[in-house]
Amino acid sequence: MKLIIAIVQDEDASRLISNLMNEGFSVTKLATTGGFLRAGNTTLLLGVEDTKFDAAMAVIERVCKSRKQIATSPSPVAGTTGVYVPYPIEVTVGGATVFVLPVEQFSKF
Ligand code: 2BA
Repeated sequence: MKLIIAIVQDEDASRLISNLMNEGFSVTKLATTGGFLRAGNTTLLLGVEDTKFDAAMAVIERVCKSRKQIATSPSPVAGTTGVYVPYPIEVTVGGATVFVLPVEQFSKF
């Protein structure tokens, strides 16, 4: 068994959960925040049997789209004023950032 930790954009989360559940996967949804953009994203936890691992990854890849987002970043140059001026930068986020861990034990009590 493997544990898939998938960080996805909020826009994709609902459709991804529906698709995964339709294919028989159990999913736990966590509301999370990206450290760089300081914006909400969604982290999904899926415990999957090894035989169904490829199918789960295929659903994630199919549903999650990458998007461009504008973020404001503080200027590294404070100048003589000592004031940091925010400036917009464009970043490409997602589709999904996925970590895969081996599961040593899985129990339900
Ligand atoms: P954020 O940390 O809010 O990052 C959003 C997007 O900003 C990233 O998209 C990336 O394109 C960009 N970015 C992040 N750090 C950057 C930096 N130091 N300089 C320039 N651009 C930067 P993704 O790579 O698709 O990541 C989406 C979200 O997945 C991240 O949101 C974070 O919540 C999570 N994530 C990504 N890599 C991770 C990792 N190695 N460990 C833990 N969480 C990760």
